[in-house]
Amino acid sequence: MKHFSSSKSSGAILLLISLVTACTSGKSVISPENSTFSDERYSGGAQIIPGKVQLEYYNLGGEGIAYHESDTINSGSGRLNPADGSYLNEFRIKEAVDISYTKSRDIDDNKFNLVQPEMDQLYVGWTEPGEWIMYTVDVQTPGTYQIGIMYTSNAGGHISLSVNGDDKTGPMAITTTNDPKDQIAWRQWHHWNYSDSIGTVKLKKGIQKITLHTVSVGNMNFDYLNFKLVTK
Ligand SMILES: [Ca+2]
Ligand SMILES: [Ca+2]
Ligand SMILES: [Ca+2]
Repeated sequence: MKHFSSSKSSGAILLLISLVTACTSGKSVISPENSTFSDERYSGGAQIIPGKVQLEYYNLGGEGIAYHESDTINSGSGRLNPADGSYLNEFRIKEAVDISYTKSRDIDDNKFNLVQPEMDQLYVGWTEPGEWIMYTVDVQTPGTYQIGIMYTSNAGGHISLSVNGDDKTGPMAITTTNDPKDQIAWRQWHHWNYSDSIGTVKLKKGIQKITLHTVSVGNMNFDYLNFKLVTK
């Protein structure tokens, strides 16, 4: 996995802006790849473990630094969800990670959900094998964590987590949420489930980087990961 491939100039500029912003706001910046996203609704900084890591708040830095995408467009913001000036439809619209949000009117609140999601929740979608996304996290208690995930999966698949660049979980199976009883084909991408234990990971204390890899199949939507401490 390459974290420092030749970055595009737009990525470099974003990174520079985020570094300057972070420095002037007094946040500690350990390295460019730790630069975290923030906006008018999200204060930024490392996401705290134990707890939820919202997957739309991946790091700044662009392709090859904060994520790897199979294309250069955001298939959600500005495409599925047309640019209309709203926060949800234009969230990270210029970045290649594909982001949408849960919607009512029998889209994400359908009867085929295993767990009903909250509405207007941003999630990463259009996932493909080989894609990855990086998060700066602050682990407050070292130990072994149970990994939970709020997701949909059209056809099953596997994900893995690396910590500071090293694979720490191996492929973890994601159970399909496909339900043949749903006759609406596109809605097979919108059957939500929460799995409270897809695997475990041992984490040291402090600021570090967690990378979520889509290992096989793809066609999964990821809302958040949840890290629950099980042994110190
Ligand atoms: Ca994309
Ligand atoms: Ca994608
Ligand atoms: Ca989310």
